[in-house]
Amino acid sequence: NLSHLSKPQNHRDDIPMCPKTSPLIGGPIHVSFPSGLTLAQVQRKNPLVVRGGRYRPPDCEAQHKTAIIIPHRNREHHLKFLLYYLHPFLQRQQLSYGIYVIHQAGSYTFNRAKLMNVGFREAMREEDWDCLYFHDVDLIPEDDRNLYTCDTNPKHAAVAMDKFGYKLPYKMYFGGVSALSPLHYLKMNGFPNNYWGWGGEDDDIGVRVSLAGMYISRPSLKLGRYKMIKHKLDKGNGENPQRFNMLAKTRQTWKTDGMYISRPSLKLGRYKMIKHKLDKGNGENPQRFNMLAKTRQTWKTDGMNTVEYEVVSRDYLPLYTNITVNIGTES
Ligand code: UDH
Ligand code: NGS
Repeated sequence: NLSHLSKPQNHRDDIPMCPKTSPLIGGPIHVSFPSGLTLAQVQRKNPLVVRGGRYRPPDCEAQHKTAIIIPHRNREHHLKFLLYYLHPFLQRQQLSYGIYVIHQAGSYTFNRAKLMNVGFREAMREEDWDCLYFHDVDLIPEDDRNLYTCDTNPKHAAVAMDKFGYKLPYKMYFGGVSALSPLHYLKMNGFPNNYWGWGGEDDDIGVRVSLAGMYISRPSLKLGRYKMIKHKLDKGNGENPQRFNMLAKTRQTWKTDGMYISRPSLKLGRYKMIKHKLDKGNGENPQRFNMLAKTRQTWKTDGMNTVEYEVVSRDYLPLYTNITVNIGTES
């Protein structure tokens, strides 16, 4: 009997399918950011993760194959925490998975959506993934019942982020973390390539979903919870870990007495906050509103069918595949 010769090399005999619901899922996750964490420690905690950040459950055949696509530049500190939480999270869900970091080469304006297009093409080139998670580097899922699998419609997963009070900031919000099958992705011609700098590209993607005749699917607010890793905005102005203890004691510590707070009306006491230029090369995109008004005219001619780039390097690191890419500049 020579039938074994035609089996794919990685076929494992006598391994049952994983159950529909993983027995390893535990629910809410307490997320904190241990100082001094290293990638070597993350690696030691995840001995079954192999080259390129790939994993398969050891005792059963996964029901789902998910690729995680992370757009990146100059956020190594965030990436380390994301990997620290994401690897065990995905393993508890008994997924077969791979993590891809799509690193924008050079220092020209950042382009998050175009990096996602690159990630889609490069990941699908390697493996027949049935679901792709487009994942900001600074968002940590807080409940492992938030399954990293695809739905029948494109999914917006980051519905309850701490920075928005664990609610959707607005109905059409599609930012942070989303999940599409290859069919969804191709049906909407992928993501736009022309949003350079901060803002609007996620809204464009949300509009594309409906222009392509699909709906946005979402987990519940209870499960789709995410904690955003703090951005060390200003050197020397990091979070004060004592602040909660101190606030609890103001009654004992204050001293002065007898004043009230006076306020102008909401009409007059209006302020605009100057945007923080957090990341070099990711300033607000002033074109974004004009561009968003035209998505209906542009989605079919700008996207997966027009993306151009040059892979600079592909590194199969222990915890992820790093693809450094030259995506050019704004024309
Ligand atoms: N990203 C990088 N490097 C950059 C910029 C963005 O890796 O220089 C990636 C990263 O995955 C990030 C995502 O693109 O999570 C989105 O970046 P963003 O800066 O638009 O959004 P983020 O949610 O920052 O990370 C929110 C705080 C900044 C608000 C400033 C404007 N109000
Ligand atoms: C909207 C942006 C989105 C952005 C969202 C949340 O205004 O890209 O705010 O931003 N849309 C436009 O600018 C058109 S956040 O609070 O995370 O900085 O994702």
